[in-house]
Order: sequence, then C-alpha cells, then structure tokens
Amino acid sequence: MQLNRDDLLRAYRTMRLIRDFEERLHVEFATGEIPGFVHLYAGEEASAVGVCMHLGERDSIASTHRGHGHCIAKGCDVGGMMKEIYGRKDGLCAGKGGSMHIADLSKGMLGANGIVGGGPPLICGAALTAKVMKTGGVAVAFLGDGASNQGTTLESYNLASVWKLPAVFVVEDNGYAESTASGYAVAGSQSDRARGFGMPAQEVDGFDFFAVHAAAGAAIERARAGEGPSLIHVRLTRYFGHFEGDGMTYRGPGEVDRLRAERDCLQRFRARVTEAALLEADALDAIDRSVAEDIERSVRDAKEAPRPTEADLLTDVYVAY
Ligand SMILES: Cc1ncc(C[n+]2csc(CCOP(=O)(O)OP(=O)(O)O)c2C)c(N)n1
Ligand SMILES: [Mg+2]
Repeated sequence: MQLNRDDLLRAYRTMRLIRDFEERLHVEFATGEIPGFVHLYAGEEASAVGVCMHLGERDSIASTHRGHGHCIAKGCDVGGMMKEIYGRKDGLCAGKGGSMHIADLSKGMLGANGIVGGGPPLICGAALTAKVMKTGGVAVAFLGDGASNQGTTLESYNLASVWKLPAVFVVEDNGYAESTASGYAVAGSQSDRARGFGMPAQEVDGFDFFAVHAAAGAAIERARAGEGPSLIHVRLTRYFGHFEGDGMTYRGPGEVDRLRAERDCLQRFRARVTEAALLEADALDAIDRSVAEDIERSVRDAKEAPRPTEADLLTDVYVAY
C-alpha cells in the first residue's frame, strides 16, 4: 500500500495521539484519581499504527494489557477511552472495564486483555468467522514477548496454520515481560517458532513506522488473499514501567533516555517525512497542537463525567445474543 499525504498525516496524528494519551495518563495516574492498573504503550506507537493502518471495519484485533495504543489505532473514541479509564458511566464500556478491559466491538476491537496470551485464541475465532462467512476480514493479535511463551499462543499458531486462517500474529517484543528480560526467558527465535508451524515470519524494527507498515501490509494482504496466517516480530521498547508505579530498577542506567533520544518512532517519522519533503514541519506542528487540545479536553470531560451508580451494578453482566 502506497502512502499518500493524507495517510502520512493520519499515521503521524494517530501516533501522536497515542503518545500524548499515554504521557498524560502517566501524570494523571500519579494523582491517585485513576482506579485500577495502567500499563502504558508509549514508545511502541509505530507498531499499532503501522499494522492498523491496513485494517478496516470488517477486520478485528485482539489486544493486550498494554492496550490503549491498539484501541486508538483501531479507531476507538479517545474521549470514551479516557472516561473508561477514569471509571465513568459513559466510558466506552460504561466504566466497568477500565484500562485493562477496554473493548469496542463496533470497531472490531475485541478487547484489551488481562490474560497474557489471551488474544491469540480470540483472533483464531474471529479469523474463522471471517473465513466461514466469507467477509474478507482479517484478524490480528498483538502479543508481547512474554505472551509468546504461553501455551495458548503456540496452540493458536498451530490452529491458525492448520485451518489456514486469515490471521496475523504481531509479537511486540519490548525486551521485557514485567522485569524479566526476553533475552533470558525466550528460547530460540520468534520467527523460527512461526516457521515451525508452517507460517512465514518477518522481523522488523519497531522504531520505524515504515518498516512495520510494509511488513504488516504483506502479512495482511496474504491473509486476505486466503493464503493463511503469518507472524511479525516487532522489536521495540516501552518508555514507562511495566505498570504505573514500577520503579524499573531492572533497566540499565540511561537505557530509556538513550532509546528516547536516539530511536524514538515519532522523531524518526518526522525526520524521514520532512527530509524527503513529503510533509512540512508546520503541518506536523499543527497536528501536535490539535492533539494536545484533544487530550486536554478528554481529561477534563472524564473528570467531570458521572460515575456509574448502584443501579448500574447488575447491567452488562451477561451478553444477550
Ligand atoms: C496468564 C497470565 N499470567 C501472568 C500474568 C501476569 N502478567 C501480567 S503482564 C505480564 C508480562 C507480560 O509481558 P509481555 O507479554 O512481554 O508484555 P509487555 O508487558 O512487555 O507488553 C505478566 C507475567 C497475567 N496477567 N496473565
Ligand atoms: Mg514484553
């Protein structure tokens, strides 16, 4: 897929939206007003956006506990997400899910997930539905390096391959599962694991939006053409702790600062498109300002929004089909 000017602006805006959403949550969480756990995606934006730029309404994604970026990239309403994270009644899931369980089925966003390795089986179901119903849809699971060691993930690779499903597994390898380094805990290679199940795999630099976008385009096109599943191993980093409140004592001195300064996906995107005269710095600055206003508004609205009441306790407990 060739990226035109509008696509590039959209890609930058979405990555900027995710970054500002997460940076602001980092500040707001420290005030104690946000209930529950929050895992931030800042640093990993090029992955969610590079993949989801290829997806439309008939396509589904399954996310992780670090799910805000995937939600935004798949088109979830940012105001509704902020309210959800604040536990408010008109949040995306009526304030009952919070950060780790945001879902919007109308957008094909099957949910963030507190179960590590919970997403891959879900997308086998979504991909099987797309295949049987002949919708042309593709299902994508985002999963972490830690989740890549779960039995559910390996069973899903097998099932997707055996059933030749229109599925893509995106392993977001940020180098750590909580505080355990993937260099210590992951045997072999992510790509070889996929090949062991008869799936093609590609490793990409997750700091480079264009690299992710190209790899995801090929994998999604392959799935859409009925040629079966594949895997993308995206190497990237997270800027904040595993969860908000994590002291990150397991990371090397200056590790995050160095990555932020030298490899940041937004800075790289900006440098690439301005040097190639594809976009002007002014246009990107205007996006920065407009996103800052959107985030400001979403936080203000979330803080002012009503909380669920006692009468809401027993609604949405079961789904009626
Ligand atoms: C089945 C299951 N086991 C353990 C946990 C606890 N846990 C939450 S996040 C996490 C690490 C996940 O690491 P990774 O998949 O690399 O994702 P990342 O946090 O790096 O994005 C663990 C072990 C869980 N939530 N679910
Ligand atoms: Mg990880």
